[in-house]
Amino acid sequence: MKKPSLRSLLALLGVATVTIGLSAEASAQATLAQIKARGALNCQVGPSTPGFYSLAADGTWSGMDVDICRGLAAAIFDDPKKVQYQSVTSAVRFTALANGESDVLSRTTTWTAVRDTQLGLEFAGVNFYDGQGFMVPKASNIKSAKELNGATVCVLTGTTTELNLADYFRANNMTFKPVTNENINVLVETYLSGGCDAYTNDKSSLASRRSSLAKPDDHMLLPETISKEPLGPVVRHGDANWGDIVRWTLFGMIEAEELGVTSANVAEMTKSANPNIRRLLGVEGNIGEGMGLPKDFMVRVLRHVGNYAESYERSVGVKTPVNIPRDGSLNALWSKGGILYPMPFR
Ligand SMILES: N[C@@H](CCC(=O)N[C@@H](CS)C(=O)NCC(=O)O)C(=O)O
Repeated sequence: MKKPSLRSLLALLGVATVTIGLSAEASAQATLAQIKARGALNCQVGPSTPGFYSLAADGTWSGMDVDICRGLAAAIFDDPKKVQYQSVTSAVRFTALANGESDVLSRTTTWTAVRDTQLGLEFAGVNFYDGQGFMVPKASNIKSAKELNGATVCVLTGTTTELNLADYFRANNMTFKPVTNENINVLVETYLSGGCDAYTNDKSSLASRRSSLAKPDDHMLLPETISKEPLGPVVRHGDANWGDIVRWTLFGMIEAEELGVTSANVAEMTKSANPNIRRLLGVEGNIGEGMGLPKDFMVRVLRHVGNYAESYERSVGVKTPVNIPRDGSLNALWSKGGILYPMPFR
């Protein structure tokens, strides 16, 4: 993962680098302009993870992470469909973003120090607070991760999952044998055919996968959560304006929930006297314009995509097959016992 620093590269390359540096900077500054010229946002998701990003037979993508792509397209084009989706494996996701194939990556990706500081990338926020767990066949009678000493564990390569797994077993003086693959579908098939004793991933991903198995009730999640996995959208370094747009679209969806603004009442809410609502919807102030968006960019986002709660409930909420309860979880609003705390729109 380590790469030479920009400084050392510049020193090596001498004079020529000044031009390279400037042109890289200039093109980096233009993400929003490039998206507008292209007529669509390039949004990176992954192989289907129902509730977060999944592709229906009619070719449409849906899920919480997809809603960030749709929200950005709504903010920019007033049309949530103006997105070209790219689906690559977890192992190559950062390269596909860094080399410019994607404008934003929105796919259950954990914000870590190394990723944020050593890959030329920037996390724009957190849209789902998660943690790593284990799924086992019920018939195995395993009730706790502490009973996994000596087990074979299926794990996806190029993930934080792989690193946490090793840490957890070492910390608990246990051994394990990893069964790795870069392809999540192959890995789950390996697990289902008995190729490993347990399958590990983020708990949201386990819930998502379990819900789409032929016999979900034959499998269970163990109670332990072995890591912190704050998941959120990522952009490239070098274009702070684009990073701001992603960050404030996400904050805006959470803020709208806090203020009671929904896809159904957003038009009515533009007449509200509440100054917070007026600023969020661009009736007062110039937050959208300051980022190169229309004043009412959040009206567009909310009308087409809805607020955070609407996105959560239709994607992974208790009425969906993924069924991840929000009440009492980290993903509740800060005012309801969770840690979702959007920065103020002012
Ligand atoms: N949050 C972890 C795990 C991410 C992860 O592996 N996500 C899964 C689904 S939740 C995925 O993208 N799978 C698709 C694939 O790479 O094949 C990370 O950022 O490393």
